[in-house]
Amino acid sequence: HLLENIHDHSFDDHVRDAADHYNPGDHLGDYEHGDHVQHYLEHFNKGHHLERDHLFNLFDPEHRREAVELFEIFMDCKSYDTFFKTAAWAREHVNELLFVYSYTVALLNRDDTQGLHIPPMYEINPHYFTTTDVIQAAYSAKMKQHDTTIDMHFTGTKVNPEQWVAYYGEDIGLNNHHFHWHADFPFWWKKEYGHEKDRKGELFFYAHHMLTARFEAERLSNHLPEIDPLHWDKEIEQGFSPHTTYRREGEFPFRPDHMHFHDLPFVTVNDMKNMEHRIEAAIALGYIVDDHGNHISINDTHGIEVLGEIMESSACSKNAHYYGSLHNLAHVMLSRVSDPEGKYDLPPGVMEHFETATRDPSFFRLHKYMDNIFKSHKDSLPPYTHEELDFPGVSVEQVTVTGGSHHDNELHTFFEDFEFDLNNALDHGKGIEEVKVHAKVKRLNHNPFTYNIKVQSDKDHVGVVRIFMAPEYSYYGTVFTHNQERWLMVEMDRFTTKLHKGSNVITRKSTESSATIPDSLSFDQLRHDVEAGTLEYNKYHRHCGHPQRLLLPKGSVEGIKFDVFVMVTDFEKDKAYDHEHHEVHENSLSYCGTLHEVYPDNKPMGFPFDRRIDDDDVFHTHNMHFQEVVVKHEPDH
Ligand SMILES: [Cu+2]
Repeated sequence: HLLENIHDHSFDDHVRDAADHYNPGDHLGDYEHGDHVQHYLEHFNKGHHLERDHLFNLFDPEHRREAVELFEIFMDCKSYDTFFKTAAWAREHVNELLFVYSYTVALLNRDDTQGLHIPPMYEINPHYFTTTDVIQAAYSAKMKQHDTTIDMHFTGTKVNPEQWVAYYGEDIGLNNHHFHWHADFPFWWKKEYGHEKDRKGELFFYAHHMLTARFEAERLSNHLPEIDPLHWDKEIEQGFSPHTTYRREGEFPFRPDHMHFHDLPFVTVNDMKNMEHRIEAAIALGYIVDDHGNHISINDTHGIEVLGEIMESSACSKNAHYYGSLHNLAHVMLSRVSDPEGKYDLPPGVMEHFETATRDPSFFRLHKYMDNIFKSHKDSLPPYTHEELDFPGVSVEQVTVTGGSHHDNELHTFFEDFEFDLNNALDHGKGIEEVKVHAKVKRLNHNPFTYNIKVQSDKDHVGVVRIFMAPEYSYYGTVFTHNQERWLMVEMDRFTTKLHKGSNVITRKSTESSATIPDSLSFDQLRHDVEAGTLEYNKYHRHCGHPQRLLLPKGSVEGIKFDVFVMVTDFEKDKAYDHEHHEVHENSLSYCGTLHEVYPDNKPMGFPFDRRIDDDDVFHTHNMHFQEVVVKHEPDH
């Protein structure tokens, strides 16, 4: 209820009651750090806080400070009851978007709220997911008091080739995933919050590497060349017109084609280049210099963790004073490029909100730039040896992908219609009747399919099955070498399985993927399921995860050829700590790691494709198999 009608005061009696009669200042003993609460309230009572009905921007240091303080208070609540009352108080008193952010991150991270269902962000704050024309039509429907469903289209026209792949960057589920990734792994996260986020720096690299590789597959599906990385000295070739609007501050800024980066009042283009050079130098030297001048080696498997933290940068970064904050500031540089000095009082661009960032095609260019830096680190490490790759006694004999169409190894994609609720974007008042207003969008989807994997084993083992997929041919029609293809590999699934002595057939459904999650339950479904008592509870339910629908790239009507790669490795060697293989909650392990537990797999993320492949003969071991599949797109019918 706290997340409904966020722009208005709550109509829920529970919430109103708590908000009216509860003041955190009267209950300081109910918080781990009562003095923090007191400090927060003093600040608040002086009016030094972000007012309601304004935009909230996590990249603004003042906004962030306030959001983190509120989050810390939520985490400090000794009981669930205190948490609820504090949240109700905040829901009614602080900026609603700041509240949504702090409250969501607290829900995801408090021990007593694990497994709770959070409605999708596109229903909590529809403005960030919905084009302006649809929002206008929704207001109009509310004024005229009739139920309506409004068609929403991807931005731009066919004259802009980037528009051909807008269905990916503007996919509301993808936007929701990106928001939730950053909510599960906030860059401002501190160890003091009680949970260490295992391999967070590496996951920052990997989750964004996967987004980049996924986008490459969409580009190839639409006969577009690969992503051209941004650079500080080069022009930002493509503009972007977001066609989305803030509630109060007007349209998200438009960026014309061929803009150059500009200095901002608080960071210059030269600062960005310095950060890049210092990081590149660290990679070339194989070590970073920490805050005390000590050398910390990054010349090994764990280097990526240190590098990921530094590049984002996060509260765990070493020597942030020196290495700066390349990724976060790059988002701001791109966001502010249309009004660098603030002359025109333009609000922040889409790049400054995780909900909206992927809408801009330059998001992927920016991340390709980041990804290339990570790649230069990975390429500085030696290729895997035959022994590191092999699983002696185990061989993958055959892989067949079935169920995607009437033919084996042929998969089909299509666009489907999907409706979501715009009610939260609208104004509400006592005595004004509710109307049902929905937006209807197209979403990419595919027929579910099954992997059938034939494995020969010399004895009983537990295996880790790693499945990837990458395009076989480049934009120019040339066949990718394994070394080129590896960086385009998208992780499809990773799971453990028992192998018996002799012949085994492993079957695995695409819907079980450890990379993806199903749709979050909408407000309507949640309300319905709660009333009917059918809401499923799973302590390990995650909100972060690539949408299941987007597991496959679109392909083309004629068909695009991909390699499906399957590798089976030894669980006994791969487990990061002592546990039984079935104890792990895979959910969305691949791109979203684990929320609070130790990451169960000790192999580097992306293994075995994170390292160079210099010699195909060394790379090819019996426990891996490449299978060609064709992805065909069924045009609208
Ligand atoms: Cu991101």
